[in-house]
Amino acid sequence: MAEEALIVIDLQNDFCPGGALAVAGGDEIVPLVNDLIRRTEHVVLTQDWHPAGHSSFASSHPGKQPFETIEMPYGPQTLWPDHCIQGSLGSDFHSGLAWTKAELVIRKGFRTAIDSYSAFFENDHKTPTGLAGYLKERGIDTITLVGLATDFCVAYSALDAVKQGFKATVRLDACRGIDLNRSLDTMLKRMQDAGVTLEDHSSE
Ligand code: VGL
Ligand code: ZN
Repeated sequence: MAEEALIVIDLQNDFCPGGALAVAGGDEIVPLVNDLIRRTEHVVLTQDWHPAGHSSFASSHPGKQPFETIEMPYGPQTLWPDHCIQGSLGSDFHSGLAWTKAELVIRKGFRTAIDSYSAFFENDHKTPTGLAGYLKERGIDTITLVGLATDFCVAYSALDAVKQGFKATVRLDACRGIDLNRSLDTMLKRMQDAGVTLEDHSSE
């Protein structure tokens, strides 16, 4: 039997207003995400989870500023303010998130030398998180993605999901984006071209 899962991406304090890498309106999606959690049988959360001194932090690269890009052995990497440090308040889920129903929490970005936007693969696009195997073993072939940020962790997760053979829908009304150098348009187009279903129910 084909099963469905809701994947809630990185709905953590550091991505909400007041956090270290705040996404505009990041906290606004919490009530809608909670509705979707209530209505979905299987719920998986991801949690951005970096050690102090992580290589995606601008502070780890002398002379570099947040939002600059550097070349890493696995390709270009955007540099970020320090965020989602393992065990910090910023790494906690938003306090309003109804997270208790989650059957799995996937932590990502815990290797110092490599960042991980996608819930499925780290930024080398080779190192798996184990999520594809977990979902497949449980007979889940259809996923809905929500959370933060639309144009980074949500988008890369959705792209990898279709590559791994899942039917993937992104609920744009339950996401908010960073939009760095027009990344929102770029990633919406990439998702559309890859066969990700983009839905926006905000006028309903
Ligand atoms: C994210 C930048 C760095 C995200 C995580 O959740 O979209 N973005 N780490
Ligand atoms: Zn991160």
